[in-house]
Amino acid sequence: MQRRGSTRQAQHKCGMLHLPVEGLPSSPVSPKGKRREMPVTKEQLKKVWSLPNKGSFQPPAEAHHLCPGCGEPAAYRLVAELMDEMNLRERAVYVAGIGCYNGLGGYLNIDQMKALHGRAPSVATGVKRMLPDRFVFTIQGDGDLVSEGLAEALHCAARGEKFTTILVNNTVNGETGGHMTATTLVGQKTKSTLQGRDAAVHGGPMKTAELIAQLDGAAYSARGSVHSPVAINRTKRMIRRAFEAQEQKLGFSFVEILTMCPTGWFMEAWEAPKYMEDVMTKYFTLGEYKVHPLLLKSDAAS
Ligand SMILES: Cc1ncc(C[n+]2csc(CCOP(=O)(O)OP(=O)(O)O)c2C)c(N)n1
Ligand code: SF4
Ligand SMILES: [Mg+2]
Repeated sequence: MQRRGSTRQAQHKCGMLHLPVEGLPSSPVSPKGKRREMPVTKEQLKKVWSLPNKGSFQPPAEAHHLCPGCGEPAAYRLVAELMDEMNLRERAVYVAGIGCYNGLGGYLNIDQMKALHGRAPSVATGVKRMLPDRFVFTIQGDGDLVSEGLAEALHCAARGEKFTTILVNNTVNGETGGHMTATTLVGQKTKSTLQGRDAAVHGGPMKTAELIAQLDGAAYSARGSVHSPVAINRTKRMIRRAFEAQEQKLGFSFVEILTMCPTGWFMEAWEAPKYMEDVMTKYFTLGEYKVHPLLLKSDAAS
């Protein structure tokens, strides 16, 4: 399997070359023109991603094949860890959206199917209604869920469909080259907004966790991130609550996870967590937006 590098010159999984764009910093040369080396070695990545090679999460012995510094594998790993910790694996059905994260499905040792771009919530509705005892969840990107399929997720939340949706929001259509999505920040440079997203032309970014929280059928809605160990632990608690909401048949449950996309953000792998902390989380505030009262009760009892 071919691995990609952190530079725009590297070949992307979808086959396209991420070439330097005029006016944007060209990796691995910093904006000041000073050459830097990647501090994360292949050996270190291998050590992180070859564990735990058991249960629901079975990455290859090599490091995962997405770009170095991508946040999506961390989000996947949290889901997989909870599959094991909550003993859900044998009953789980994962409905995948379309995006870079798609390739990670092969590391999940659970039943799974792929939906058309943006349509995973409708497919998950069908699965859960036909097989109500199965544990059903979708993982979708912002291009998939927010740009193309927002209506699907909102209607599922309004209907109170009893499955869980995980949104991995990196503010770009990563897989198809890093063009703007409905969550791209105002001023953010993407492959289709080289001067930065202009609110007067493109409107502003959509806050999905807040939108879902407004709907009566939603039992749980929250936004986490994977840019630091603290954020990862907090996000894991959010996903656990969302999964509990489904297990208790309380309604639709949703967790938006902010994930780093250094390639789409035109930066090095190690710069992306700081950008997330300094810029992204200032607009996309982390936290819980709706918690069904019965989830609080079960927390108090445990
Ligand atoms: C109906 C449809 N429209 C567009 C595409 C092309 N497409 C495939 S992946 C993708 C981008 C996905 O972006 P996102 O969901 O944010 O995931 P990421 O790659 O960023 O993880 C697009 C536009 C498609 N496959 N199907
Ligand atoms: S989401 Fe971004 S960083 Fe992750 S694999 Fe896709 S292009 Fe690379
Ligand atoms: Mg995306």
